[in-house]
Amino acid sequence: MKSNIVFVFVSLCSAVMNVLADERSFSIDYKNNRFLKDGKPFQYISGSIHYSRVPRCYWKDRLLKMYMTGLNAVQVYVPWNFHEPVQGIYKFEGDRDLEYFLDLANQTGLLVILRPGPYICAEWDMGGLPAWLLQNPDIILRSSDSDYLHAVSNWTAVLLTKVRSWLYQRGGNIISVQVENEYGSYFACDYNYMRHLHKLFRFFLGEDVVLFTTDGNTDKELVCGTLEGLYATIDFGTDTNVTTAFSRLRRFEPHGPLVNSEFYTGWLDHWGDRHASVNIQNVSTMLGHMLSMGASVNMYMFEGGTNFGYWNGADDDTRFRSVVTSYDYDAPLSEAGDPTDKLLAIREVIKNFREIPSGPLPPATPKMAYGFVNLQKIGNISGLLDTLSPQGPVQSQHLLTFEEMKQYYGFMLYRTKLPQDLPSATPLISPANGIHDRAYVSVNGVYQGVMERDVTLVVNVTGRLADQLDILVENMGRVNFGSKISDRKGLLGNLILGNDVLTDWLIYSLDIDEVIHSGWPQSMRKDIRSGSETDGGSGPTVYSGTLQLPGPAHDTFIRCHGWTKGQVWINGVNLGRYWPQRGPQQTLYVPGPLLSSTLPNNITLLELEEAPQHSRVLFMDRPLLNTTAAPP
Ligand code: NDJ
Repeated sequence: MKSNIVFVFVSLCSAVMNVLADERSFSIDYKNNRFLKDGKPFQYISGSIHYSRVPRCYWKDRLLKMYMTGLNAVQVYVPWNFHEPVQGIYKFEGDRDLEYFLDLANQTGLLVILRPGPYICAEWDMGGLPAWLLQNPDIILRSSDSDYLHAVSNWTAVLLTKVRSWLYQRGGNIISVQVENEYGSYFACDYNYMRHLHKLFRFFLGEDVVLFTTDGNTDKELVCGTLEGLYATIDFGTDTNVTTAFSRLRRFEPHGPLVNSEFYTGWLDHWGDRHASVNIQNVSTMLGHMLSMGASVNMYMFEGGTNFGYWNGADDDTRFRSVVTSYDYDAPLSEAGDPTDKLLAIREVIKNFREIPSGPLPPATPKMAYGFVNLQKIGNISGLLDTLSPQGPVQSQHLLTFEEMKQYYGFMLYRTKLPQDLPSATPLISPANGIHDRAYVSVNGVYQGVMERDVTLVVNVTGRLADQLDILVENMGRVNFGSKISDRKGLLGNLILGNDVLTDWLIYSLDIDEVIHSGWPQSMRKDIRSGSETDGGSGPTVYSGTLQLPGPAHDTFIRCHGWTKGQVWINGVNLGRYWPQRGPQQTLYVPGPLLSSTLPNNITLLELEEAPQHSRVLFMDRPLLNTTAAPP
């Protein structure tokens, strides 16, 4: 009798499991050119959002707005360097809590198309690859180079083990997973690398998950980027003919659903560019066209967000061009998460293809103009090294890169002595174009000028024998696209002063983020004031002030009008770079939850070149992203 009961129970359980498994499936119906979800035809209307560019407290808000627009999925990159900042040390907490993000998307009713790279491009530092890979001087990234593959395999094991239980088949919301990213546009065209990734992904995720590739709309890209066993998709924007693009895709993937994995709703800005925008009508018309063909579409971006801290990438086609702090992208949800006219137009299109959830679209979050805040000078960087570089300098005959110093982001200071008297202006030259990326030069604390990669490789210097030469070098973000992604930072190659090759360096790693995060300089105000004012208003200098809110904390935008170029922190959080002289971005997004409504809010600026007479910043209630100042 007992064994009968057990038998019935076991049979029941396996029947339930079978039903569950049958219910939860996601696959490609090659015969009918469509996806099947739980055995039924399925078309996705998705939008890209990068959790690494939105503060965690706003994830839910942005996802809800995407859901209420009528999307049924979100497409998400996982930036490797965001999670493994130092080799073997993994971070998945707070703003890096990928599983919490997946869970919120799930609760909101959104499926997920996951893009774990390992390379992601995305205008993100080094396309998401960790800069510590560059400690190997010969590494060939995105290839079957053994050191690279070893690091990739370790990371993939950690990441895919975590996400496996989020696969749709296993009860989660991930319907498909992309392998690499636009691999066809990379010079290496190394099929062994793609085969290695394919095996790894299958090993950790199983045979039944849809794995896919995404490539640009040319034959070369599709030849090098696609691989047997990985479903091929393409990406293109409103400047492309839909029929031509999808016909090309058909030559590489003759059957199955048509997919545009990155339909560009907007575009990115570099410093000095005109602000990019993409016409709303063109976006809606083309979206409607693709959806009516039965294609699945992901809009890149739907919510762009912000390159906080030092996370922006760069391009280096004809010359090095760094991406601005804002990743607003002219996307349907603005950088601050507000619905735009583009969103409303897109929602009208989606209504023709699926039912939009009932209920109102959440409105824009309130924005506040908190007005002017005066800042005081704390001191120039050369005089603050005891605080900013607590571990002290490394002594080296020759120059070392950021990667050799194991400092991957931000600023480093190179110090040596003038080898002779220089009574008249003498050229300091980087003959190998080795300024990666900007170098701010001072002699005995007196600012001499700036050198800039690809642009200004000479600066004139005066001084006396044995005067202290300080060169603060700024990493402006690593190249994220093309063949030059092994973008080492710092001073590369020798510097020549007059006829002398400079040697005997003291190299200071600056831990400025950690120091500011611990409350400096506000916490030490008195000590600093007494001994800091070493020179005039130019050269790399720290300024600080406080903002007391009159009421509740809301989103706001800080404008550093009249300042030249630098970095801003509020309450220890690095908001990113400002560079109003280059533009087009003039304001930085300050998320309300960073601010305290009761305590004074600490504002710290590192101005790298020239501060204005007025020494103040302005908090405004709207962004200004499209003003490129006339060249100086
Ligand atoms: O897949 C890429 C995506 O991550 C495709 N893009 C996107 C542009 O936003 C983004 O990087 C390309 N980037 S092709 C190269 C831009 C060159 C200026």
